[in-house]
Amino acid sequence: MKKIYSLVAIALLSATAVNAQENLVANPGFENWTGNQPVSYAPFNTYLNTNLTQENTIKHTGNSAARHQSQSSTIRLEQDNLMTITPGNSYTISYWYYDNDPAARTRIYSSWMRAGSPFETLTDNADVLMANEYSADSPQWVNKTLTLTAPANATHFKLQVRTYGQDNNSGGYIYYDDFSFVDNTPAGIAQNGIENLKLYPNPLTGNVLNIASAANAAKTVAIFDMTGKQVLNTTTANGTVNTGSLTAGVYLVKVTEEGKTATKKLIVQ
Ligand SMILES: [Ca+2]
Repeated sequence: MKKIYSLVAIALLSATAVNAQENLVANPGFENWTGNQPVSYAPFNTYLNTNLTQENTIKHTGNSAARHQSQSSTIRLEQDNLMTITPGNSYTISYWYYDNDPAARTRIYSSWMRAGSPFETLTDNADVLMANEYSADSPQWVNKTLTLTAPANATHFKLQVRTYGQDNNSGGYIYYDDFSFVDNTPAGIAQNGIENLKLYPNPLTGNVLNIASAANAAKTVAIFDMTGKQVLNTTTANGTVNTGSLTAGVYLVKVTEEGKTATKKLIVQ
């Protein structure tokens, strides 16, 4: 069965202002529970957000962690709502797990998503987000951290971990705590030192990028790819830039006008 993410949830997420450095995960430390269900992690089917218990002894921080019991089938832990992202921004995914049980093991199984009916699971970064690497038994908490750039066609992120039986055993326990998903992009990068600076269309289709500003004076335009390599450097008096040499992707456009400089993100489709 596929999980269908509701349009109401999307609307709520979209209306929520997202500040840089804010943890976007709900109930990230598994502190809030209703019975044996963490708040914001409703059971969806036999495999999703089931087999959970509030754990007060084996925990990473705070008062509790989530204890997830393995069964013969894979079971999954995922918050109810997808997190809204900005393409091209850098995000850090982090969580802690504790596996000291030969009857259970865990791995990350997360993905960038694209809004639609149904939502599309993107394969970008699947080599690390769905890495075929399982936990090893150890009597200590282990941190998993990934820092990734949100792909150009993504709209959301799904943070999911999976608990498996190990070596044909089940009924073991994995403990989870302190989930985190943070936008690393400095707030300043989207800020604008040039009054009313606008890039359009953005996302860009076609080969002409328009750059408008309050002054509408001559501009120097430098465009960088996400590795920081400069891929275009030109000047424009009328506000148009030929972008025919750019391939699809996410870029940063640095505009200088009358001694002021501003950088904006551009998505080329
Ligand atoms: Ca184990």
